[in-house]
Amino acid sequence: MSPCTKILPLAWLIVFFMLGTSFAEDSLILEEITVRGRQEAPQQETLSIREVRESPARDIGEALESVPGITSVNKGAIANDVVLRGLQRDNINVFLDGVRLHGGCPSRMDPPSFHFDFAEVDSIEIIKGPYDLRNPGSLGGMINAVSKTPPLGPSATVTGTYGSYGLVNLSASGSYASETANVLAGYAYKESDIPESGNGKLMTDIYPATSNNRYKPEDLDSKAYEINTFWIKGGGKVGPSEFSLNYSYQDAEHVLYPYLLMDADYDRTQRVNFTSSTTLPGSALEEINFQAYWNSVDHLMHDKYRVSSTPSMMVTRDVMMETDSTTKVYGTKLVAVAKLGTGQLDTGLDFYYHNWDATNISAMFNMYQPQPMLPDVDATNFGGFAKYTVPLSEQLKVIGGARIDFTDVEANDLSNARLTSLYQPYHSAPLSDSTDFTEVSGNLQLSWFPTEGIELFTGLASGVRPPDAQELYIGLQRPAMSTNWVGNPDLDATRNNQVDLGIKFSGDRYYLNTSVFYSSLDDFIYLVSVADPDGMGPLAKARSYRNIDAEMYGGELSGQYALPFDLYLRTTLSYVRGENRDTNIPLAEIPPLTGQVALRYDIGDFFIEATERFAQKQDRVDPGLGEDETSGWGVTDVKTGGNWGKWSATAGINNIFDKQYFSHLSYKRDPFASGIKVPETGFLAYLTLAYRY
Ligand SMILES: [Cu+2]
Repeated sequence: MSPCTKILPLAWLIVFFMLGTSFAEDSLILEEITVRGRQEAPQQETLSIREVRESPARDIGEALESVPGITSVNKGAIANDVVLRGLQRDNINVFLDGVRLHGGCPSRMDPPSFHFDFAEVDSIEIIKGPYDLRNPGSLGGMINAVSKTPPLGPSATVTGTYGSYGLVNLSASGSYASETANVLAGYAYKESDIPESGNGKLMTDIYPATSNNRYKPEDLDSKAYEINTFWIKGGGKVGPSEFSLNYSYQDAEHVLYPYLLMDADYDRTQRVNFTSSTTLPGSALEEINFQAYWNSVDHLMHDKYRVSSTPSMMVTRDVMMETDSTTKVYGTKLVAVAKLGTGQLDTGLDFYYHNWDATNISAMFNMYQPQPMLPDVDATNFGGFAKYTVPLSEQLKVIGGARIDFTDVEANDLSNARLTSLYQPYHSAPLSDSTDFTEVSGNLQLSWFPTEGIELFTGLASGVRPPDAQELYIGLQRPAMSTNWVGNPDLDATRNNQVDLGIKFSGDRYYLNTSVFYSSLDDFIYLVSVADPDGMGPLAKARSYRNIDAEMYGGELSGQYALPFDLYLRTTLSYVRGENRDTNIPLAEIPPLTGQVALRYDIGDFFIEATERFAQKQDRVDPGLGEDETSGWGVTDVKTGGNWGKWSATAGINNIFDKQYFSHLSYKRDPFASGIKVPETGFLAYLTLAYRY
């Protein structure tokens, strides 16, 4: 290439930038920078709807991976399970509109975030650390997706994404709102074939030819998932009160999980949520909010698509193993907001009930005799909280509060005989089929604004969560020589004593946020390998849970900067280190140092962006659980898009260099997973078209 041909495109590019600059509208990015810089505290994060719209993410769990401090456990093409600062499962709360929802699957095929669609969601707010007092159990933090509110008048949105490996995301929603009433309805459809990883092989094609867990040839390249979601929401205003009622139905079919030993036949989810808010201006009691919700999930998984289900002397049905599970949650919450002195007092009472029931059948054990894997477990929680926010001066704000919870857990379908024969041999204390917990949590937060554009945050918190139904009562006797899965009915609640420190610098065109934390986890509920109690069977060794003392510490760095020439830079960096203090061995499943750097040219109606995502190698692993090291990686994504009136389009390529890489959390130890590492998706091109009226 001659120097002239090199310079010419560059010159055109500069002219193009200058033209762009002169016609530029106010960019959404500047607004985002202002919101993140000025309106969020250092321990808060948000995922903007712009970021969601531009991404080809298959679900909310995947989209959240771009938020500092968040990673995920990936078990297949979809249904990523959110991990916040190294804490996962019931150590964190993931809600839609404050509604508690528990998945049906004992192997977390369907984590809470899997059950609501992007198209329902307007924004996602994240509290890092045990600073959420409004809900029980936010030990490691809280993630709340907020659903859309219909704008005044008629409105409609239709979006469609098509991408590599038959990726399809379609959604349509319409609403109408007047000053006194509103209605909204939507529908979303998602499907995909099995993605290929960077080595050109299907994500399902990861097992050695000798493995019983490998997919049958005819299922190796079947659909990865097919999901239909429908929702409807209506509301109105009567006097000083606002009401809203929401119903949603989701049907997920044929979802493959190469990470696990089984795949989902279906997950069928129903959700109902009612909220009301009454404002009483002029009185000391400013606002009263009430919420009532109900949801249920039916889940069926089996090994029909795996070689393990091949007919044999033992396997006389079309499955070798199958688990049928249901979960149900309902709850209410009443919150009052009042003026008290110079501050604001929030007080509330809440209640929820969670039932979880799973039955497993297995050819290798008792010829398909059903086993109560989750023995119809009821968990009931009553709680109350008070939180006081007071500005001590223009520069200093204090928030303090406490919460008390009473939780009762009962396994209805766990006979004394089964408790004695399957559970007791692995535990020293006498065991019971019911337990309860009374726990107090609280925090004190201090925000200091020494000068315009600088905010310092420090927090001291003690959060708590009781063990869940699975940790207490899961029971699965597996064929001779295999590892049994046995809960620990004697578990104590986990307490997280945490200290946080954050500083945020912000201006009109940038923000930079740094936060660090230290967590002392008392009675942290940890998966352990337990020896065969008598060393001679019929009982085998088991995986169970124990309370251990652990610590975690780390932090995040994030920033967004508006540079000259309509260029924008966004960077994030997250790190967490976990240690088992009982053994001085690293905790399992802790994400390595991860980050992103994105450079974007944006003139409002047109953008182009390149992002580098990276993770360091993770060599801090727990060998006692068979955990392996994972190599570091870096992948590049590019995207471009624009708006034309009511239309918008985004086109992009994720992993443009088709790298073969693994997320450290895409691998878990046997037997809760197959023990094989599942690679991430290779080169993925996509195009999204949207029409908004
Ligand atoms: Cu499942």
